[in-house]
Amino acid sequence: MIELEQHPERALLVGLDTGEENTEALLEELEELTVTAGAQVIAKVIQKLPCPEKATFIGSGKLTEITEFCEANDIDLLIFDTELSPTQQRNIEEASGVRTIDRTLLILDIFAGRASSGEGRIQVELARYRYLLPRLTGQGQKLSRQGGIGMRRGAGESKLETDKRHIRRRIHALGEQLKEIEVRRESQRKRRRKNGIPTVAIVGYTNAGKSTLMNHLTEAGVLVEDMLFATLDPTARGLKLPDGRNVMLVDTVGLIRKLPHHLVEAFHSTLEEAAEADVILNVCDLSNPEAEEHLRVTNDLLTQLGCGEIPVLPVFNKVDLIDDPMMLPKRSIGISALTGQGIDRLLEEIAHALPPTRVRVEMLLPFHKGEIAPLLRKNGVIHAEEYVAEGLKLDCTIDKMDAEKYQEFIIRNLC
Ligand SMILES: Nc1nc2c(ncn2[C@@H]2O[C@H](COP(=O)(O)OP(=O)(O)OP(=O)(O)O)[C@@H](O)[C@H]2O)c(=O)[nH]1
Ligand SMILES: [Mg+2]
Repeated sequence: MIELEQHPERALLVGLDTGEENTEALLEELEELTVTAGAQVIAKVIQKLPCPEKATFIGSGKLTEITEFCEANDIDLLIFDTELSPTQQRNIEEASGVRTIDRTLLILDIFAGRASSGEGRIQVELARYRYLLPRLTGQGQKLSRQGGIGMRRGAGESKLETDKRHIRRRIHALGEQLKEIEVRRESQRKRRRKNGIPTVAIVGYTNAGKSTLMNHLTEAGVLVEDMLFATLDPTARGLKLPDGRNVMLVDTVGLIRKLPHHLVEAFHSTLEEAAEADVILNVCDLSNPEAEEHLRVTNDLLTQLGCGEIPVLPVFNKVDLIDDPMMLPKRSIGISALTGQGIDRLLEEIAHALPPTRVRVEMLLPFHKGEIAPLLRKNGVIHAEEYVAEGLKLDCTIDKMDAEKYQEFIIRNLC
């Protein structure tokens, strides 16, 4: 048997500096994405231009330079940091003779490799097809002579047309499946709301440590890895806060600058977990020089999702990697999801940010109602208890719903 050795593709990264963004930081991130997708980065080029060229995105001189570099260095993949129009992509490919993709397709590719659940797969496939549909031009335009079972086309119909029709049909079918999932998710959320359990969503830039925090707090066992987009599907787990309140903690998909809008649309139901939360934790990696920018990207997306009213707590993670405590913005929450540093304070802040749903009361449980005490202890906090002649006297903080349920045993409201 002959084993074929697969070499990673040799990529050249291209960015355009229009003076509006930190192109170098963006290209560094593109490098990480490229490596995550399994290719090797040979070089990076940045061209300064006030705005992209309509036909080729970069200037013609630069394109010639890139073509020569590709030939001399066996480059087999060009990756542009900005989404290219279908025409630009085709023109660059024709001029350079090298397969050309953009940041959007790269991210879509990584997501496709990560999607393990049915839901994730549907969302990624939908986003990919929506991206690919307007880009299906060129080769297929020639009339194809090949027919055959399953490949039959109407007279004079090009392969391209059947491809496009197939993709449109697929997009429609995937959209329908996604709708069903959304309905299921909505009913789960409704159930949670009915049970009066508030939701706390963990959102933030990819690789910030969201799943590590989730695991630290709930032993959810979510996959944690030092790679981009480790998590695609939301995981929800119960968590008891120090004031005794039970909340549902939700881990979500990581975000990134220039997140393809097709992905935002396809992942809408996932992101809605955040949009409907009672409190949002915007987790960022304090050890990353771009931490503030990462917080901003997340905040922008939250605004886009209509989360304006929900309290957002910025959480600076990975403080264990920081030597200078001044790096942490004043009065902000600094934690290490790895060592547990700062977690107690985080939990207090979450409890503080949640709408009040609890009351402190004094109760007297007759001896024959003793079984209620463990229930109160489970859902609330017992500050003091004492056996008196009539039964068990409790000073406790409990859910308003429990207070209503056991109203007959309440002697007085404490606050
Ligand atoms: N030193 C240090 N590393 C951390 C901390 N929290 C997370 N990490 C590491 O950061 C990497 C990413 O962690 P994840 O929890 O997978 O990050 P995430 O935000 O869920 O990432 P995505 O799911 O890809 O969006 C892993 O290698 C973690 O071990 C921390 O507090 N300190
Ligand atoms: Mg994760």
